[in-house]
Amino acid sequence: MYERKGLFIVLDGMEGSGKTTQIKIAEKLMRSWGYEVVTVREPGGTELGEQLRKLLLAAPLEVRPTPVAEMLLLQASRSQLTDTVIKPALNEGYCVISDRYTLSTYAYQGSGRGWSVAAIKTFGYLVHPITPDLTLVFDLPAQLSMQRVAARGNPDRIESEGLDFFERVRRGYHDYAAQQSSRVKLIDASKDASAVSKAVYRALHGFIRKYESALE
Ligand code: T5A
Repeated sequence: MYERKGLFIVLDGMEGSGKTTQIKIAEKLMRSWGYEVVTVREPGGTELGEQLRKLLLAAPLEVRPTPVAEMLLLQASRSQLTDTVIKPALNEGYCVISDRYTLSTYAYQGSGRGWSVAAIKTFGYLVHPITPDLTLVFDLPAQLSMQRVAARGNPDRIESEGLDFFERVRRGYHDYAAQQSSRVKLIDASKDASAVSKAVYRALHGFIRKYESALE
């Protein structure tokens, strides 16, 4: 049976917005405040999920999924991660920090590719995703996001999309953050890494203070 005891925190946002860099900071902060932490990523985070990730992100034309196949592969990866890692860890009281989760699907497949929210929910119906306690969305202009990815080289299939696509993705993140303002916070990721880390500290610290005082 699933009994949620731990906290579920998600870092989400644009390509190259620094999530991988900042997730390590978030993990250290949570540990310093006495939480035991499990970090995961999407797509991936399990043996099966990592295989699906390769299929999803590989650039060669011969393995390119159709939009429906893309959605199903993402949902399959999420199902495996949610049921075999996230739920058991939350059950045992761990704080789970995930690099991307359902909000990525709303932004990329919803706003980016044009799937409706209803369609995404239908696809995700059997997955039973968990609502995060807090999502930090790393926000930066699509142009800057593309520049960072280009500077790194070897873009994957999704990173190779055009500016229009990433502008729609960014609008999707903004819309969702506005609708869910109590649980979703935007972080300005266009600043340098230390300024972004400070913003992560402020967001997490504020959230933990409220959470712990509600427990007293
Ligand atoms: N996807 C995923 C969907 O389409 N739907 C879904 O439902 C899900 C779950 C995942 C892809 O899958 C898609 C979205 C993605 O396209 P990924 O490789 O995990 O693929 O993609 P990202 O999560 O975007 O990972 P990235 O590595 O591209 O970006 P990060 O993790 O946000 O950024 P990071 O820390 O690796 O930094 C990127 C570069 O920028 C520099 C770093 O040094 C690095 O070179 N950088 C900064 N430069 C200047 N200032 C800063 N503040 C910087 N922070 C980092």
